[in-house]
Amino acid sequence: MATNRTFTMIKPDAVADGYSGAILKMIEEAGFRIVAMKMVKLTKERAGQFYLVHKERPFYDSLCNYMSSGHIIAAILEKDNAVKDFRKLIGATNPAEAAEGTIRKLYARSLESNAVHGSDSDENAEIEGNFFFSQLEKF
Ligand code: FUP
Repeated sequence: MATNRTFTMIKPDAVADGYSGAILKMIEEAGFRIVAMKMVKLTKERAGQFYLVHKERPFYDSLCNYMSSGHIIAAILEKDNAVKDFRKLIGATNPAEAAEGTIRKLYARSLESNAVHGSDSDENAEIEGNFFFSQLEKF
């Protein structure tokens, strides 16, 4: 069954570059309700667990170093059609290919440092949200 929630992270590059507020504003103005949010710094091991699906990929080690290089903001977002609509709002993984006006086009530095994460399915949205938040932290 489709859910109406997705999971996002504002990644270390966007937090360090001072874009957190602008990105959260875009998210809210696009109709997403923030139902849980926290700022955290991942260890490399924890980042590795989050991206375990990419373990065999050549970029995995570098991605884990990057994702543990600074603070991130993790959040659960609610909206009808949340997963698909959020992927549209953030744009393509590679900011060079992202559509005009998308978060990655506006704020990402590079393919690796691409400003934000957005879940790619309802199932992963649930898994990823639970990676960062307990039931009590969500409303
Ligand atoms: P996305 O679903 O858009 O987050 O993209 P992926 O799950 O395919 O990749 C996860 C993260 O790995 C991306 F956000 C950036 C990084 N990545 C690279 O660094 N190099 C690549 O070639 C592909 C992805």
